[in-house]
Amino acid sequence: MALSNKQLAEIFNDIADRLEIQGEIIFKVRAYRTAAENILNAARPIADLWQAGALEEIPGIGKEIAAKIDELMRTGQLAFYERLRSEVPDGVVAMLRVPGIGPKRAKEFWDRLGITDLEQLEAAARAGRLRTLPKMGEKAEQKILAGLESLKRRATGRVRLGDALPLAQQIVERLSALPGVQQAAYAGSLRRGKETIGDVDILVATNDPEPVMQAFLSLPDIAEVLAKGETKSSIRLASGLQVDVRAIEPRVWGTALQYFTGSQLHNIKVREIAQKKGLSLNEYAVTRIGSDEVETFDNEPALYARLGMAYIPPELREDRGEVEKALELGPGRVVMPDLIELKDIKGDLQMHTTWSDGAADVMGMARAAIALGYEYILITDHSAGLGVVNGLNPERILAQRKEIDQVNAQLKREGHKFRVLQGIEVEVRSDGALDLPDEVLAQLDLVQASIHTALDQPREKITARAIRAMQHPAVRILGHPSGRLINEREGADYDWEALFRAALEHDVALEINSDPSRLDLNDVLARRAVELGCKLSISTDAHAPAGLRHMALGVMVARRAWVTPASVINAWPLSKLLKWAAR
Ligand code: DGT
Ligand code: CA
Ligand code: CA
Ligand code: ZN
Repeated sequence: MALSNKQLAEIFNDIADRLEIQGEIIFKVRAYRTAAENILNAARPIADLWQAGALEEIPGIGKEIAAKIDELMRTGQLAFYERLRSEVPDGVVAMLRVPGIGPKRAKEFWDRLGITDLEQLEAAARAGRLRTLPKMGEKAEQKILAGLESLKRRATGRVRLGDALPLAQQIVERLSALPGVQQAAYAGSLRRGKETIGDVDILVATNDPEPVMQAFLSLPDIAEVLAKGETKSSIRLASGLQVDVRAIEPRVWGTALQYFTGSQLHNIKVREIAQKKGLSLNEYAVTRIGSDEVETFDNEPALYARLGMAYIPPELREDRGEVEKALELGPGRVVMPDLIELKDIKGDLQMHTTWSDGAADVMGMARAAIALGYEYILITDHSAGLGVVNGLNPERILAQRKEIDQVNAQLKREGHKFRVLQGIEVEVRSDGALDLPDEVLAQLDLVQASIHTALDQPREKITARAIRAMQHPAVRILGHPSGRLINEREGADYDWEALFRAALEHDVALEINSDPSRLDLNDVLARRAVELGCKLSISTDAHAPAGLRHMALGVMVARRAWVTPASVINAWPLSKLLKWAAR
């Protein structure tokens, strides 16, 4: 059987991986790696050399490895390799691809925790089980989770909004601070708040591009420079994210920002409108067709106005009716002027504390929320039915109430106008029944129901299940409705129309969960829900104080869904929220 050089090299590298996990001496491991490398780099097919009996001409191939190649070529198999494959599970070898995991660690996870694939590894990291091993802490666990995420991202090629945004913000901040730079901003899908980002497009307004390119190419964490030019450069960061930077003249800022924000479909529509007016539009200017009369725009609203359109917020630019609306309203106006903003949010309605799987206590979360300027928070620890976490039973719910009362009393003494509400993230069982007795649920300020298990039930079954949960008189919010995890798993296959109509009928708010891996409901579903008259809650599902900052992501999703504060229950003042909660 004629194996290619590449196939042979893969086999020998795999042998080296498995031997290394088994703790084989490094000299032996290295011999296989060297052989693999030299096979890959060989100018001639190894199969030809084998036929000519000249395998040992390749550097790094001695008697032992030559015999193995011979066995592979003759039989298509290698007994030694087959044995290794049965000894070391594939999933343990796969762990070596996770940044931060070497052969020793992989073996330790396998031996001591019984982990044999990446899914189990992720679950163990999330559950805090890895840190039970020597020299492993919470930080190392977080690093492994980040490594797993970057592996998945490499598979889809798209980065989650929540991962790209802070990186882009840092770069923009750095470039903005350079002398000669008048403005810098990220454009593209990131500015539109799309849930995943192909690459980050940064624009810099300056008359002196050289120092900008220089600063950009000397950013820390660059893995690779993809392109390098006088006004445009591209890099790949160590995290895998690709970033393009373009330097443009300040006087064309408006046209460039509009062009590079996209979306492409939006831009096509806008160009058609320009053409109907006898104008041609590109990233630099508006030109009267058939003349050399050129107009430049240093801001976007002026450009939209020139085309007879109202200004369109970036999150709406997806060709989903915003262009028609902008024409209807005309210049000087804004499409959806009351589109929700982060500052409209008055409280956060989903978070976990040390009562279940959170990292901070009630007071810790309250103080973090006060620092964000909120008026209230709802504590929603898990109910006991969700086996993996330290869920609440009726007695612990009573005990938690006492602590929340004490926290509220303390904050009042300190003069804060702030309320901690007691809620729960109650588990919806596979038949739609809730995980806690009715009388316990009735005592809580606001009950959120969530589905975490059996998300793959058939459409009719899971739709009926969610509807049954919403029919419960205590339930006021349906948490992360689809259950999808971005880049990881699809959500439940609901009859969404039926689900939304039931939410409307029973006056249950649907959550936009702002966790970077969820963003659930998504933009399209949330828009349909609101169109039908449903209410939303935008929450972070924070498991630590830092998680409260993810609210900005949920708000971006809501803006893409054309949502105004009126339909968002946590944009309401506390009194209105409590009145609604009590029906
Ligand atoms: P992404 O990066 O895949 O998440 O999506 P975008 O929207 O950021 O797309 P990208 O990075 O390819 O380009 C940024 C924007 O630049 C895009 O939204 C519209 C504009 N643009 C880029 N190339 C073209 C093009 O060939 N035609 C048109 N009409 N617009 C383009
Ligand atoms: Ca992009
Ligand atoms: Ca791009
Ligand atoms: Zn949940």
